[in-house]
Amino acid sequence: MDKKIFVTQPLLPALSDVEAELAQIWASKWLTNMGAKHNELETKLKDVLKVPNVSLFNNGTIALLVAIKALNLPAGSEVITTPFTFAATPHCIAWNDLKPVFCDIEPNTMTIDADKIEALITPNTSAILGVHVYGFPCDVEKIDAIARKHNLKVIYDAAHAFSTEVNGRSIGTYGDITMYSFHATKLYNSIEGGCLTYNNPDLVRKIYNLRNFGIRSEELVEEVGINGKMNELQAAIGLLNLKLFKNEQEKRAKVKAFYDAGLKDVKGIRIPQMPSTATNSYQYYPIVIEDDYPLSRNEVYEKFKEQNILTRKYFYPACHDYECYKNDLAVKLADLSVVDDLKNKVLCLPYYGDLEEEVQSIILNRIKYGFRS
Ligand code: T4K
Repeated sequence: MDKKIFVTQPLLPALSDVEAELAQIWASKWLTNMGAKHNELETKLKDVLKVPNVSLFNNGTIALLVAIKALNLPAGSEVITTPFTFAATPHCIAWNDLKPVFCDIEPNTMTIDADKIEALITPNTSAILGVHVYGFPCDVEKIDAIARKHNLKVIYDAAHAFSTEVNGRSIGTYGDITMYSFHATKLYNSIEGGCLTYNNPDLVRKIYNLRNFGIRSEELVEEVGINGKMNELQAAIGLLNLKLFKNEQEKRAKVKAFYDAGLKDVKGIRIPQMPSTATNSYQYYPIVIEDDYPLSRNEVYEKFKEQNILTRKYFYPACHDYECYKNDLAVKLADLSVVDDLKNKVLCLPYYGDLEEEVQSIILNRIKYGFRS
């Protein structure tokens, strides 16, 4: 390829629309601190995500950090989570002075294996943090039941699951708090950004405070807060992209249909399946390169790279392999054999609405014919 083909490209509004938004912001001279665009986006997202409460943030990581903080988990307690995720997930646990306990994953959805959670619960366990990885939903019903039985909090990282529904219900209404990321690489973006969604109205004040240095009013500081505020420029991009994300999903659905049809009978290539109860966010297109494919995952990655096609090994290394979690920062209890297998087999293919059909064909045919041509 003459140009680099990336795993994703951001959804971008028309520059003229951005200029119009900027003109309004300039005229208002209000750039951040819960401005008009921020508040409009917060309100609109309640409808789009079908959730009762939304709190916007400057990025998904700070949002997740605050979500964990807001639940007042006992200091030093254990949070059961998946190691098959982006670094931000366990880091937010550790930054809250809690211990990540890595649980194995389910082979199809690659989310935390709910059947393996209970064996990891100890008197020190305070919460479960599931990740809807690639947009595949965790087994939310089972996790809710475990949490109720053991009196645990549940947090979900839905960085990849914008607009996903399970059993006709928004994924952002499961658990105690859900985090969405609006990073440039996400299906829906505000350049950087994110939000928390939650059912409990008592959390509104707490999360508002934690996001804003704990400041309630000019002379009242209620909490040890942080600066998690989304600014007006981010919110303006977020508002414009709200009008565009469904069209982007439709375009990605076509790319998915093309990849699915071409890859379904290729020996050694497995396409993880979305559960029939869930809708697809169309965030990533992961394939599993099994042992009976002629090349390993790493060889496929390298072959593509030689041709300027930059696939990604999300999520290799897995979090339990990180230098910072090999020591006593994380609790090591579980058998992680499924994740240890899949971290060497999953490859995310280039996947975005404007991916040219010609490039899609090249990618597909390279895999189909084992890179022989
Ligand atoms: N939880 C999960 C499960 C997550 O996946 C993430 C973020 C978070 C939490 C934290 O949310 P945030 O705090 O980020 O809101 C990228 C993203 O930076 C990261 O947001 C994302 N997960 C992760 C899965 O992917 P990298 O290291 O792969 O980024 P980078 O710069 O290599 O970008 C990937 C490709 O995207 C590039 O090769 C080209 C394309 N790209 C990227 C950017 C930034 C563009 O075309 N334009 C751009 O502006 O982490």
